[in-house]
Amino acid sequence: MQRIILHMDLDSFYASIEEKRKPEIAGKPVVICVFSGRTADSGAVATANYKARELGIKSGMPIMLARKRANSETVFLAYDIEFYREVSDRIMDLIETECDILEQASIDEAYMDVSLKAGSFENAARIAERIKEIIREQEGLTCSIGIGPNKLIAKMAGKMKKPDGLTIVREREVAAFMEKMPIEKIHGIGKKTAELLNDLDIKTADDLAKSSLLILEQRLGKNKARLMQDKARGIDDSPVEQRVAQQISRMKTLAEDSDDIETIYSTMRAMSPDIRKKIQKKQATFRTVSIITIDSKLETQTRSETISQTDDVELAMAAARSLLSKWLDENKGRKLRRVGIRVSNLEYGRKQKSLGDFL
Ligand code: DGT
Ligand code: CA
Repeated sequence: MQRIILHMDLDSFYASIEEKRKPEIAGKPVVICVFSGRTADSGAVATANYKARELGIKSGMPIMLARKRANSETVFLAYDIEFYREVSDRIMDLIETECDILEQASIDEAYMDVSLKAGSFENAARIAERIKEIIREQEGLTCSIGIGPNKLIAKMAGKMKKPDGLTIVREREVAAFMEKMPIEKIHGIGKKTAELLNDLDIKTADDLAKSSLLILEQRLGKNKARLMQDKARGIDDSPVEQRVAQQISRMKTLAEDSDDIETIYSTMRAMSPDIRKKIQKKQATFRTVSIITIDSKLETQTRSETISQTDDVELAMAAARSLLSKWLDENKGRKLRRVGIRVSNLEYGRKQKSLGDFL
């Protein structure tokens, strides 16, 4: 059976989420910053939307430099990782049902094996269109998708057209697709290896594919030499592997900002059936319970407590309530806008007795 793999990568992920939740900034250059807090502008850029990229602002750049390149319209925002994780979780849940196996590769990208479900590249393209539509309709975000006979080609195909792209590379097109590819653009060839290969006058995938294995082995070691040459030929047998979730979480905005424990706790409670459902579906147990608090000034804090491994959401709720009570005691005068609950340190397939078993 031919393998058909999709790679999905959300476009300017953090920035697009912020544009979606703050409609007033749509259309402007947006820069998402991780402020280190030392001085007002110290820290780095996490990502920038495409408008800001046109100004030369990009991931990893010092905020100070981004400010220099910005125009008067540019919006700088502090990053809100809890919120981005929540959106990411929802999207992964949405697209999981569209494929045979989903492997989440980072917060905003996933490999999907659709060999069985699609059966042909034409059908895979239809699945890709549907995935784009679902993400657009449900979350208001765009993504770019690559389709190929393996993970390597799918990932590289997805990079060809961004944002909102769809690129298909069939088995018979792999050789032409790879031929002129500069080696630094081959996924999995790092900067150092690329420099080393450049020293050997190897500039393109084709150069690498045709170069002497013996010489490559001398410079890179046996295993790596072979692996690099496989990549240059577009060969990749690695399977799409379902990764089990490390955590389950839910967030909710309060009807109005509040510092009243009963009001806040009832909002937390409203999330418990959802968490219970996910735990049951995954047959997981957890050991750590966290609450995420976002106050009216949008400051986020996370507090955690470790309990014994369980699948009982009532125990999580009890821990969450005591964490919340402590937060309120220590933050008098501050009100909460959003709250979240998270269970983590998950284990699978080793079901522990729940509280109910003892009653
Ligand atoms: P894209 O995929 O080119 O349209 O743009 P992004 O922003 O989605 O970039 P990507 O896919 O490389 O990374 C996904 C998210 O990861 C991105 O929205 C922000 C975060 N990220 C990427 N690079 C950095 C970095 O250097 N520092 C930090 N803190 N976060 C980063
Ligand atoms: Ca991305």
